[in-house]
Amino acid sequence: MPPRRTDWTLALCTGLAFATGLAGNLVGRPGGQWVFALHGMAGFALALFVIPKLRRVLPRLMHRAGWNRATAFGLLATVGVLLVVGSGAAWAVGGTLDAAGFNLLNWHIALGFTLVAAVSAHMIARAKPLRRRDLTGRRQALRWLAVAGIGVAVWPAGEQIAAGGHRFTGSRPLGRGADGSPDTNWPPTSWIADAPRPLNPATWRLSVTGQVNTPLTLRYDAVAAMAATGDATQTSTVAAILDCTGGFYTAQEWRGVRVGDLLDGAEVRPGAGWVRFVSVTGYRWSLPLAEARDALLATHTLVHGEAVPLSHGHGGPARLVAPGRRGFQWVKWVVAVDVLTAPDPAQALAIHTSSFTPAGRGEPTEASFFRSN
Ligand SMILES: Nc1nc2c(c(=O)[nH]1)N[C@H]1C(S)=C(S)[C@@H](COP(=O)(O)O)O[C@H]1N2
Ligand SMILES: [Mo]
Repeated sequence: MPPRRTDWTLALCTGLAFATGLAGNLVGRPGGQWVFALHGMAGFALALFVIPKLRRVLPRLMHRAGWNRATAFGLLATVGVLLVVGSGAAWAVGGTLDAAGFNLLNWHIALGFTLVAAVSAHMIARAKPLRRRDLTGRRQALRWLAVAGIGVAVWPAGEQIAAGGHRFTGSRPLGRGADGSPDTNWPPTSWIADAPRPLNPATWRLSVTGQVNTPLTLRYDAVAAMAATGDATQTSTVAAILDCTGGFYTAQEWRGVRVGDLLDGAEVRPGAGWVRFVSVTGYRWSLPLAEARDALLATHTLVHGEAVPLSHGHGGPARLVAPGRRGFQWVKWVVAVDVLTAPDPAQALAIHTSSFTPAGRGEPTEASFFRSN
C-alpha cells in the first residue's frame, strides 16, 4: 500500500471515529444505532490500517539515528490508537475498569480526545498531500477495499459476541434489585459536578415563562396535584430509560406533570417553538415544543407501583424526563420552564459552567428555595 494512502486512510478513520463518537452522545433512540455501528467500524478499520503503518515505520523507530521531533508524535499516535481502539472494544464486549474514578468508557473518551490531538499534531508536522498515483492502481485499490470490507463485515459479528444487557448505546443496566424489580438507589450522576444544596419543596417554586400569555409561578403542591390528576389521555406516568453517556442506563417509571399540561395553563404564544428547562444551578437544555409537550416534569418514581418522591440526588423536587434523549439532557432540580422561539444557543456552554456557579457548588445563597438547614 502506498504510504500516503495508508496515512490518509488512518486520518480518515480517526476523523470518522471521532465524529461518530461525539455524535453518539446525542443518540438515544434505536433509529440512531447506525452512528454507533459506524463508530465501531471506523475503530476496527483504524486498527487494521495501523498494521501497514507499523510495518513501515517500526524499522525506522528502532534506529535512534532516524529519530526527529515528529517521531514522538508518531509514536504517541500509534500507542494512542492501540489504547483507544483497545478500550473501546473492551467496553463493547463487557470489560470493566475503575481507574482514578474513571470507568473504561470514560477512559476511552479521554484517550480518544488525546489521540485526535496527537494525530492532528502529527499531521501538521508530517502530512504529505495525496497524489493521484496514491489512489490509482487497481490491485492496490482492491486491497484497500478488502481491508475496509473486513472492518464492515466483522463489526456486526463482534456486536453479537458483545456482553448481553447493554443497550445499543453501549450503556449497561443499573437500578434494578436482585429480583429485577425497580430500585431507585442507582448512584446519581452529574455532567460535570453540579452539587446544589437540597431544595425545600415548601419554598421551591416552578416558573413557566417566556413566550406565554400567562406566566405561572407554581408551588410544589400545585405541581404534585397536576401530576395526580393526569387522566388516561394525559398520562402522568411514563416508563422511560435514563441513558447516561457515562455508560449506564436505568429503566424507571416516572410520575409527574406532562409538560404539555403545564404549558396549556400558561397559554403558549403562536411563534413559540422551543422549551428550555432550567436548573437551579443554571444547567439547562431545550427541546422542540412538540417533543417538550410530551416530556414529563417528574416529581416521583414508581417502586412496586408506589410513588416515591425523587431524592435530592436524582433532581428532586422536579426533574425533566425526556424519553429518547440522553441522560445529560434530563435536567435535574428544575426551577423554570421557559418557552422560546429558538433553541437556547448557550445551553452547551451552560452545562459545562453550571458546576462552577455558587448554586452549582452548593454554596449558601440568598435563593429562597433552598432548605434552611
Ligand atoms: N442540573 C443538572 N442536571 C443534570 C445533570 C447535572 O449535572 N446538572 N447531569 C445530567 C446527567 S449527565 C445525567 S446522566 C442525569 C443523571 O441523572 P441521575 O443522577 O438521576 O441518574 O442527570 C442529568 N441532569
Ligand atoms: Mo450523564
